[in-house]
Amino acid sequence: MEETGDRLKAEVLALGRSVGLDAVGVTGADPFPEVRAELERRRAEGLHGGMQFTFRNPARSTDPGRILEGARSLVVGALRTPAPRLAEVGAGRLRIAAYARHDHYATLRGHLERLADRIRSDGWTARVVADDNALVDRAAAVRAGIGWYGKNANVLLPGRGSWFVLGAVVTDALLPPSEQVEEGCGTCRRCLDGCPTGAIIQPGVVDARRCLAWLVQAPGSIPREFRRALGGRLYGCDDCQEVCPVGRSEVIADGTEDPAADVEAIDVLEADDADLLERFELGDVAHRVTAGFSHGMGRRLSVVLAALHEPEVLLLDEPFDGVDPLGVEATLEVVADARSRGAAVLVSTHLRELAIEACSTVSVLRGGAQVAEMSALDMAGEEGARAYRSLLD
Ligand code: B12
Ligand code: SF4
Ligand code: SF4
Repeated sequence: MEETGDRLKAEVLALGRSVGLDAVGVTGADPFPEVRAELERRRAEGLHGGMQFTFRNPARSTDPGRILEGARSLVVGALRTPAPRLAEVGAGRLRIAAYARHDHYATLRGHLERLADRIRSDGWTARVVADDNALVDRAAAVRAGIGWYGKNANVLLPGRGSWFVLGAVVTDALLPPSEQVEEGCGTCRRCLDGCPTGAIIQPGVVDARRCLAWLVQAPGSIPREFRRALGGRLYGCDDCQEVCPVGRSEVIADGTEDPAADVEAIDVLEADDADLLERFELGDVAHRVTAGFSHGMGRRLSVVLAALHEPEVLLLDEPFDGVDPLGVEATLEVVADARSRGAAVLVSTHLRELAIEACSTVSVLRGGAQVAEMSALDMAGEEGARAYRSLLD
């Protein structure tokens, strides 16, 4: 039996590499009690920032036996997500993190299914899980000798770094475990210092409430204190991997262009919401970047983009149209921010109350010509409304 396990393991590992996996390893299917305790601790301390994923049911996510009855082994695979060191995202463009530029998970699952088929052909049962909340993928990868836990919480493959997605085949076949690899961060702490929001609060511990990779997915608006750090990110954040020295020899030269890495903001702006989500396969994610609403997303995004580049003159054409109350509030914040930086803000709108709130001076146009200019406060209240109407009559 042991011999059969050795042979099957050797075949599965060789098959994994031949189908295109970058690393494959094996571990037992026993639970991960220390990870369960860590998930529960982080949830109790609020570090999960409301995330569900593996935090929803830690007992289940840390016990492979709940995925497959009688599970005895995990075959873990890693697939590289190419990540050239890119030039800064340019004006008018938005960036997508390396792992989300293509559907790497579909490719990974396809490769793992080939391994599962091989195991099944010997009469065993096998199930593939990758980025599924049923299993803590990083913990499985570390125990299967794929890599070590970096201080940025990612699993790093020796000499190759962390630009990999992870998944596993859970099986009732008994396969001998692979050897674990040694921790390799040493005294380095570049990721801790390089995180733009200070989200890595201790080596290996990410506070999701500060992590941009979570904030772009989280419901509601992006907290004001992190909006500047968000920069031109549309989805995901790669900074704590970008600064990591391990495996950097694998990347293409500095300042490379990658057409899949950025989207033209104008394409985003011109699309309607449904079109946008379909074209960029962003599911329900993109609208959250634009402060938590889908209605009027393009309009809202144009405000965010305009503000991002901190212009001296910010011109907003009807920024409140088709935007819900949350969007109005966020737009007013952007305007207030720009004004406090000393920028001149010009808002064209027919919504009198909002014009008063956003600006200090109101100019009333009629038939394309200016008919009055006055302090915004003079336009307020009943009297202001009357004055406004009389100018238009
Ligand atoms: C929730 C989640 C997130 C959350 C929270 C991440 C986090 N660090 O907790 C958010 C949305 C922020 C996120 C972001 C990202 N994620 Co994510 N995410 C997950 C998910 C669904 C669950 C992870 C989980 O259970 N975390 C809970 C904590 C308790 O586990 P942990 O992070 O592994 O923490 C361990 C370490 O802290 C370690 N530890 C404890 N003490 C110490 C002390 C030291 C010194 C050290 C070194 C370690 C250490 O023990 C902990 C428990 O095992 C998995 C998919 C899955 N089903 O597993 C993907 C997954 C972890 N994510 C992945 C990726 C690619 C990312 C991003 C790189 C994407 C991006 N570019 O935006 C970022 C990286 C951010 C980061 N620095 O972690 C990959 C990881 C690839 C890899 N090579 O590690 C996974 C495995 C998805 C996949 N199947 O490929 N993610
Ligand atoms: S993904 Fe970005 S925000 Fe999150 S820990 Fe890494 S560098 Fe910090
Ligand atoms: S940047 Fe340094 S400390 Fe952080 S994961 Fe990479 S090697 Fe480890």
